[in-house]
Amino acid sequence: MKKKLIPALSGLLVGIVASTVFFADYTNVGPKSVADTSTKSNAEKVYVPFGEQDEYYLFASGGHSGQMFIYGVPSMRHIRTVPVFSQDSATGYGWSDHTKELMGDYTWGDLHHPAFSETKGEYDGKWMFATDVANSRAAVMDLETFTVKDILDVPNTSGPHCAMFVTENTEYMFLPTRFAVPFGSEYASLDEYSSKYYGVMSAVQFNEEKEELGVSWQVALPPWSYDLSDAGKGPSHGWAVVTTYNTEEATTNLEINASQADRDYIVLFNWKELEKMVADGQYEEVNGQKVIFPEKHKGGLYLVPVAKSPHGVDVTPDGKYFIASGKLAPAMTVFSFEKAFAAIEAGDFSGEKYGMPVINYESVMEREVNPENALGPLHTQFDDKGMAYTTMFISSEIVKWDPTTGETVDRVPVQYSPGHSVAAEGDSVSPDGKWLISLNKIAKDSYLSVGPSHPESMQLIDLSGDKMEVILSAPVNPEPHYAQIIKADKLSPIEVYPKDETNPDAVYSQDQTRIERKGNEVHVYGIAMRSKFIFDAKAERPDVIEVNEGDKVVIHLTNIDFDEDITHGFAINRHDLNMEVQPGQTETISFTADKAGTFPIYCTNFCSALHQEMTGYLLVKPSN
Ligand code: CUK
Ligand code: CUA
Repeated sequence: MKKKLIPALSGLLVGIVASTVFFADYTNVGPKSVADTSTKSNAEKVYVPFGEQDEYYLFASGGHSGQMFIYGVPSMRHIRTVPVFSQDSATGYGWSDHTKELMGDYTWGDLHHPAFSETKGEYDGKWMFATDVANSRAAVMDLETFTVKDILDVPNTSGPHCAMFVTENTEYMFLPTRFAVPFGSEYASLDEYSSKYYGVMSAVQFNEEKEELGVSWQVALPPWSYDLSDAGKGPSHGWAVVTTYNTEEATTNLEINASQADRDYIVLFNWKELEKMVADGQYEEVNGQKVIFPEKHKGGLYLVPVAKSPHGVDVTPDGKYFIASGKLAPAMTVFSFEKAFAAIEAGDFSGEKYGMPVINYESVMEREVNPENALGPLHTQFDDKGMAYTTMFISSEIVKWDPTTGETVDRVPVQYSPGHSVAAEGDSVSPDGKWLISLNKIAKDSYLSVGPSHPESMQLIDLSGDKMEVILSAPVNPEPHYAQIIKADKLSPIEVYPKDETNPDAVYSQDQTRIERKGNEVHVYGIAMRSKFIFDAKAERPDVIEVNEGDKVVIHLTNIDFDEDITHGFAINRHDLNMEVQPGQTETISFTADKAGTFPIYCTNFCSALHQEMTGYLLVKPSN
């Protein structure tokens, strides 16, 4: 009796508390309307016959899987998983020397917002950026090979959730922090929260030539939580916005304590001015970083009051407005950049916080939009006709509305609880319309059950008619917190890695293969080809590596099959070692042969009819 009562009671209690708080109440999910994909027209819309390809790529963040998921749109076929912050044995990511170095001391990450590089506010199809909330990193992937080129450990920051959102010409990515911490994550009592903790924002730049990310400068913002951001464009070029919550500076039980004040803020900043301040020496150096302290170095930063605990903020494609959504307030608030600039010019402020002027709400607010019974607005996307699409987490729907009038144009239920949505090129200066994908947090009964936990769900919505129409659902691994959809013809991935004769690790012919010993280091320069490994063509057994116990072994392997999709894998039995060499690619893997014995080597990737024969041996001679 007791056993049954307690869960029932605590469940009730949780329910009561939860229904008042964001992200907890799934009982209020909207009506379920099963999309009618059986009609020929809808099925035809998403059907991509064999031999034809999807019109768009979808890049969906993989959240705490640390990966990026690549889908085709409109078919919603999952094409590839690209590892970014987490190890991935399918590709050897995190085992080969250079991918291990990229990952640093971590084996996983929490990948939030993916963002394409932009030129004049258009996706240029060159680079994809993303951040890791868990271990405070930023990454860049190139779109010719769909591989990660650089990962930056961002100092002084703890959880760059706001990012990535790039400026119009990829001048900057701003990485504010979700968790306030003391500089360098040093120890400081939580009693000193307001004086010793900061919400440091980093201005990160990408050096295209060196393929490197780097921090240019930082701003020591107050110890609040920074949530989402977006960059200005057109008339608001040079500016950016960041939502913030917990301006109460609560240090415990944030669920209650960070929801007290009626208003939080959007930080509105002029990055061109901040950049100039740094150039003029208006900063202090902390842990090797140039840091602006708003109380000492005035300028460039303003606060816009916003309904309590905001989440998303999105700049309209014309760059005139920024739209904030409040997870605890049922409204979307449209703010005008023009009005904000005028207020700043006129010094129309209601006060100051931490050295940043607070702009009068009435002076900058354009309209509050509150569609009837729509609850939990989170994020907004745009189409080619200037319409806005906002996800409603609690009422489980997408609301289409006109930001210039506030009028609700259409609503469609989704299954269930959407976080972000993504429209075709929907945050660029020229969205395509056509498609919107709702990134739903809860799948519940959408798919065949796989136990108590289900995948996340992406629902494809056709925007071409007057009414939005949900026409396809696709399961996706946890957890897309935002995605990007790009026209496929903007990308031109390579088919094979080109020969690089300058790479000292690469060998392209059998007679160059060799095993070199330097003291107790053994370097193997080998090739992988259909269907054999050749580590030393001159040896009696070219596919065998023989070393002494305790040797350091470095294996460089080049795939000399310059043939699309002929990938080889490399694994050593009982060694937890694994890598992949794509066509034309050279990769290196290192280890210490600390176990004497006989260990088969094999190719993990089914590459030819004789793939099973693509094997060899690692022989480790005992030291005594
Ligand atoms: S967050 Cu996940 S629903 Cu990381 Cu953009 Cu709003
Ligand atoms: Cu090479 Cu299988």
